[in-house]
Amino acid sequence: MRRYPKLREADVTAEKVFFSQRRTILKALGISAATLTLPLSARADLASWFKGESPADAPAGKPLDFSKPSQWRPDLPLTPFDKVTGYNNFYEFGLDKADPAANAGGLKTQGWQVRIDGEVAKPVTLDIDDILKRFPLEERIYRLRCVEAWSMVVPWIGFELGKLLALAEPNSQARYVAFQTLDDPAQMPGQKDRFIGGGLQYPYIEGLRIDEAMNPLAFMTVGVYGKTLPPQNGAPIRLITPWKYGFKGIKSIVHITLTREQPPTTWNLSAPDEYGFYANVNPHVDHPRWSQASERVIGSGGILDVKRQPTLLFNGYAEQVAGLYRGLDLRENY
Ligand SMILES: Nc1nc2c(c(=O)[nH]1)N[C@H]1C(S)=C(S)[C@@H](COP(=O)(O)O)O[C@H]1N2
Ligand SMILES: [Mo]
Repeated sequence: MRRYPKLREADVTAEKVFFSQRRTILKALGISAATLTLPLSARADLASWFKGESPADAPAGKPLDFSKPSQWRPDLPLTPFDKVTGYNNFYEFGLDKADPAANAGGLKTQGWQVRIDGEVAKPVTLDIDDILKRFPLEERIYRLRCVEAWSMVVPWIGFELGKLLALAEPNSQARYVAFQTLDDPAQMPGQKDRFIGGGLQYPYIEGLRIDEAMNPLAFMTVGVYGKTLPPQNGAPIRLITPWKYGFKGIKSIVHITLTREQPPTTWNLSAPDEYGFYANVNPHVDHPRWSQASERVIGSGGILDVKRQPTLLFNGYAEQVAGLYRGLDLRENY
């Protein structure tokens, strides 16, 4: 396949260019960065999807009520809001880091439902409004480490995944939890065009072992920076597993199934040698194409603000999760 010129993640100037020029200019023009790097056929498709108009702006987030347990307030500088909500991976809306913010604004989240079924005593379908009322929300400041070797520190708002699963009463056969993103090519252009969506198999799917899912760190996330999630961050509800690479944190979830067998996962299906089922952050196990020993910290911007720091085992959460993997070869089970 022909390669189209595109800034690489590994290029340290990417962020500088991206934030100082690209996003501002493209946003002013009402076009997505992707339209400049895509082949003509895909540009035409994206244009027809937008019907010649610029995509809808994201609705303003609604303020949420939440507690701030001191346990989840590490002394770390937060990644600024504009980076958390402007530098995203959400391939359903394009491959460029600016695409989700530019293209996901119209995602319809009213009347959103999440179905929980499979190996459970009580299959249940919950409305997002019900979820927001049923579970007391808390703010947790978590590190986020993308497999692409960049990192952020994000104040998420949500509740423990284990509490959601408990509602459905998993039975003794439930050994894994499988998650699925919304399947709606009419709303998600990347799902019907491989040039926009990177040729992944859609809908996006992810999975955890049941003991990983029940770990208190596993967080069903409904907000960020005090308000409901913007579409580009996976509105209205997504998973955050901070000890794993970011791609485990599946966005815009509609379906959760408890299973007996290990479920397939999107990135593992796409490139099994590069992305495993576990995807635990590990500085000693490199990606086949780059080192994982250190990471680029997404900071407050600026040309000289290119900070690298060592990557931590389990992204700094070893104390909470290392016990889950006792006796497991982390090099084989990447
Ligand atoms: N459905 C879906 N979920 C997804 C992705 C995606 O492309 N589609 N990207 C993943 C990746 S690679 C990362 S790093 C995180 C990024 O989350 P953020 O944009 O909120 O920082 O979302 C993850 N969840
Ligand atoms: Mo990622």
